[in-house]
Amino acid sequence: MRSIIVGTAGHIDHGKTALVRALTGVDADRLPEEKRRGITIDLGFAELDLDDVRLGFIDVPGHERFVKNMLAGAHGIDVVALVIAADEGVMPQTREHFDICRLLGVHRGLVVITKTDMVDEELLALVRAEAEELVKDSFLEGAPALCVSARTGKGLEELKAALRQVALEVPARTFEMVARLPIDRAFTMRGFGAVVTGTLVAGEIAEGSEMELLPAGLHVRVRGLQVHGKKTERGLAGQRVAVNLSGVEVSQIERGMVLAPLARLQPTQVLDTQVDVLESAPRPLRSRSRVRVHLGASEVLARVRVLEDTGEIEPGRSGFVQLRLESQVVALPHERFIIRSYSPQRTIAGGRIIDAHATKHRGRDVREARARLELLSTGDRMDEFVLFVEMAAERGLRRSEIAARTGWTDEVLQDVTRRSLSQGRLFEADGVFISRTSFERLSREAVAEVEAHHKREPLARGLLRETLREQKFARAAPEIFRASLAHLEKMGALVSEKEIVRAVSHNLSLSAEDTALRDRLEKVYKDAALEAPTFDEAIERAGALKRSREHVRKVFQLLIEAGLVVRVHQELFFHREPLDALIGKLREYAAEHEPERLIDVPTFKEIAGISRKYAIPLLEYFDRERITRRAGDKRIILKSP
Ligand SMILES: Nc1nc2c(ncn2[C@@H]2O[C@H](COP(=O)(O)OP(=O)(O)OP(=O)(O)O)[C@@H](O)[C@H]2O)c(=O)[nH]1
Ligand SMILES: [Mg+2]
Repeated sequence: MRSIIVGTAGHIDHGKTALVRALTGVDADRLPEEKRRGITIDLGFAELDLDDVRLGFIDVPGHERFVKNMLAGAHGIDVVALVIAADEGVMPQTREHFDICRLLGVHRGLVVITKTDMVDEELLALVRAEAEELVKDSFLEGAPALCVSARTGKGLEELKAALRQVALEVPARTFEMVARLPIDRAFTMRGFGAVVTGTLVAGEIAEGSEMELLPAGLHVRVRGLQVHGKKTERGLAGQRVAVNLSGVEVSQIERGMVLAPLARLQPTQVLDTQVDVLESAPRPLRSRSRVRVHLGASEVLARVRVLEDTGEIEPGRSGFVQLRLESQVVALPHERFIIRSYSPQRTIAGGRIIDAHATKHRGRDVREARARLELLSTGDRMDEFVLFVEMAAERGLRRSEIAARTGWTDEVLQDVTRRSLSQGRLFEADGVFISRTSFERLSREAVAEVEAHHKREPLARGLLRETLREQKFARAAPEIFRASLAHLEKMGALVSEKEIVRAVSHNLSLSAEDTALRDRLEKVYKDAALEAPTFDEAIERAGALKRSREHVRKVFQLLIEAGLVVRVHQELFFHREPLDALIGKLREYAAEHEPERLIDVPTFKEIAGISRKYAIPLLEYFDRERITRRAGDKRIILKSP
């Protein structure tokens, strides 16, 4: 059975609630104050089954002061029943509600002229003409207009038939977005706890699922579910649902919050949008003005930043606008919203979100931002995806960020990413997407940086990986850095060796003279064994006093990088071979002193045949290298791993 949401709309006292009651038998005015005052204050709900169609009615208040409540319900409707009382005709909120429906992108509906029992044919004809004039050039032009009386029941059967017909024409909701339930009501049910209601605008909600209430980020579980007052295991997009939640108190829930899958969507505060200003707006929409934004069931204050050169949008015109909200909301591209002036409160514009997680555009960026918004607003999903990734530039976008930014289901996400990747517009690094242009630029810059380093330091093996990351990939995700290095290695541009990155072409082309120097230095340390010379002594022994100390140091560094000489302490170096021999002796000693494997400093000095000056730094080095471990003033010789 199809579920269709029908919203009433129209001026106060025009018979909306009476009409819903005449159709469904339900009095949607449930608050005592509503009964006392005889007006609707907040949203009311009722259902009607018409053969194969289930209509869920949202009855809205007509009072000027309660338009904000009307808006909390109007966002989710499929069909509008624009109610006009025959004795009064079109009135201010008839127009305002109708404007709201147009701005929210409602596509179907009908006109219902009520209280026909109170007027004669002549007046009725006049009101009909007025209604026709009102809906001219809109989605309601040519829609059925029915004359009824809730009092006498006249015309109700025809209205039901027309409603069913219109409902059947409503296109089915798609299931390509994850679940979103903007909450319009929250209450406690004795014995059950918190219950929230709303129109499920996308996806489905299943009993038992873990979800969250945004923007607060409250983790909740779906204990139970009702659709149109009947218990069910799942609610589907387009249905009015009541959800019993555990893990939350009613006092924590506010109208306008959104129930969504756990850790899927992210709240936002800056929206890039396309806005249509009503022809009836009293003045242009200007930058810096403070407005009320009604999105889903929420109302938030916002500052306007018009992204057009004129800095304003005239009544009857449209343009790109950035909305900087004063509090967080859940928002997704393509969602519609309404803008009302701060004071006096009246509907002045409406729009469509283009980028729900926008950044602030400054001065010169505005033109560029506008060009992107133009592309985003006219493109398909793949364009949208690619543009979002391009906008993230070298930072790249994670799969989870794309999910939050689009609201797409996993299936859609997978399909869109697969197709974009196969077109070659993007590059994927371990779940992080980056545009090919950004990726290639980063990679080019990495090569240039490494080559510049080789030029500066011809005797160094290469650039430290971490230095390269800090210099060129500081803003990029770590995955992108890794992917870029891997890519460059595959291309044969760079080689990474442990902590060092070098150009493939960079081999240490030592001059014959330097090669000889390097070999002599190595021999000095090898011959000295554990009687390590100071560096200055080594220079002398290597016969290199004529070379600059700095140069000799660079050549010496090659021995360290090659692991032939080991730095044990600040300026204390040993050749690898005598060190290894000493480690061997220590382990032999340990084997003879099982199970304690203990050695004290004097014994160590004896085995090594060295003075105390070297013994302590050597032991500390062995501690660091996990050859030994300190135990009081002795050492335990550790087993070789
Ligand atoms: N004679 C007559 N009176 C009607 C008819 N429909 C509604 N009324 C009366 O008009 C008054 C207002 O009706 P409601 O249904 O409360 O009007 P509403 O549009 O819901 O008003 P708000 O919700 O406050 O905007 C009530 O006193 C109704 O009894 C009708 O078809 N004929
Ligand atoms: Mg009412």
